[in-house]
Amino acid sequence: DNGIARPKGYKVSYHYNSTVEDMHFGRTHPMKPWRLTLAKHLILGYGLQYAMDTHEALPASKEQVCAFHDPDYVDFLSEVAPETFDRLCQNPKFAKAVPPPHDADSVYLGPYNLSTSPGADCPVFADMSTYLFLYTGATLAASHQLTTGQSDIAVNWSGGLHHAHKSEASGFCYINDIVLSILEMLKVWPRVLYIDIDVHHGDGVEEAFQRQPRVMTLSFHRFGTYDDTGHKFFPGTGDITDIGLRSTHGEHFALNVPISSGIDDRQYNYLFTSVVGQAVKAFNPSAIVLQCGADSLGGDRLGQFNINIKQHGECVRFVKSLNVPLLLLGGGGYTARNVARAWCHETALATDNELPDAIPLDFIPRPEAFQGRGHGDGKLFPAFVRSHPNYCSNSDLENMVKKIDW
Ligand code: ZLS
Ligand code: CA
Ligand code: ZN
Repeated sequence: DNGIARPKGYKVSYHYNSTVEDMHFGRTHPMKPWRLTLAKHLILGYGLQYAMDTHEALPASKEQVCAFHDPDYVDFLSEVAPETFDRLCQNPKFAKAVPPPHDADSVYLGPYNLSTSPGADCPVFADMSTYLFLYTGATLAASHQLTTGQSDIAVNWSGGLHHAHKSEASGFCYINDIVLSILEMLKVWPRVLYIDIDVHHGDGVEEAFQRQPRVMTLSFHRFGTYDDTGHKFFPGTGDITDIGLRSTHGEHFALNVPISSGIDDRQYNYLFTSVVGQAVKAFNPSAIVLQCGADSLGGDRLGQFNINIKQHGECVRFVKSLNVPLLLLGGGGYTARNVARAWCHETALATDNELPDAIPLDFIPRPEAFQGRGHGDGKLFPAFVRSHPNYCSNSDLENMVKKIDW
């Protein structure tokens, strides 16, 4: 007996497809889909599969993806592969997606911000179409479970790709599964709240809904410039003054919490509970989508926060306690073993289980991934070794909370 039980009085569904885990963006690319395999190993090792219904996802259809994305872009995504990219670029239908010739690092970009160069944020890689339509299919299946009342919480750690635009890939994201899921929810619910704890601004989701009052988007993110280079932290949007569009009744239905590097657990918890608390009180959402990007954890390869796994999880616990239908999605997360830990812990929280700190190393296929100094000593909640200098002052944070008041 592993002590894992089903939650009392509500249902959790878990949506996945193992094919997604085997995809490669490229050797040097920070996005590693195999972090999902590590997460799965922990989840199965602890026995959380007994606490929820597991669903293998089918790919989304082109038609489903067109509910938000431009049909030509969707055609391109469904046909693109490293071998077909150059031929597709010659097609006049796609040539209208005139690209800027190069990105900030002078990498050649094709239509829709896609590139076959391994130095690009959104590379074209083998079996990419399969990958895109599968993570989207998993998010749509998860939202279907919620909208039909079959689940109270639905989870897809392979989704949460918040930067994708209507007809452009951006920041490792190609299809915006989040926007598609919210559009489905709007068919049955009057108001949907979107919360984004990825270290990057949820720009694609905000942009999609900034013109209307039925979706409130709320992102917490690193904002500002790097000291050394003066470059903006990606994507550079999401200042506190960015609150949605007034002309079309969207004003005050976008919220942004821009944060300096090094924020700690206590400070993040203060920001999260105050701002989400206020937002929920003012907006009274019928359902919530929580993007749980794990690049906000300390020690992340791209992130610059000092949040521990427990605090990341507290955000999930807080949102869950609001007792409205909840979609939990993944997102960023570039130190794979910690992404796996966070999403395993959050799967446990979703199902009302408390996991022991000692990882059941005898029950997982690659125990070495979580063992040894620097790899977390076999613990689920290791203290982070490296930390960023904290540039967040308590008074700055208090002022920010006051400004975000209605
Ligand atoms: O939110 O900062 C940028 C844009 C650039 C710098 C990087 N080059 C490649 C393109 C131009 C200004 N992009 C960010 C995107 C971050 C996306 C986060 C996604 C999410 O977590 C949701 C899933 C960025 N940061 C770091 C990199 N790109 C990056 C680092 C290392 C590499 C390798 C592969 C590719 C080129 C070398 C790359 C990108
Ligand atoms: Ca965010
Ligand atoms: Zn991110």
